[in-house]
Amino acid sequence: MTAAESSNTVEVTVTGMTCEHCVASVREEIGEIPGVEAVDVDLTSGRVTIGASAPIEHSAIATAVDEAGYALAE
Ligand SMILES: [Cu+2]
Repeated sequence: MTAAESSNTVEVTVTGMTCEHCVASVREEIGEIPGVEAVDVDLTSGRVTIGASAPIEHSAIATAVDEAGYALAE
């Protein structure tokens, strides 16, 4: 299932990712948020599309991104 196919889709922009290792870290941390079904990351733009079975708190996403070592763009 891709993020776009999930019932709740959230898009955020993550700054500081430079390679596929960064992408994997962000994908893993966001994927641990309860309800998240899919995480699509575009390395070039930093755009992260999150698909979930329930609405996801923005603060939960910010915490997950922070734990991965990156930050959300404002
Ligand atoms: Cu990297």
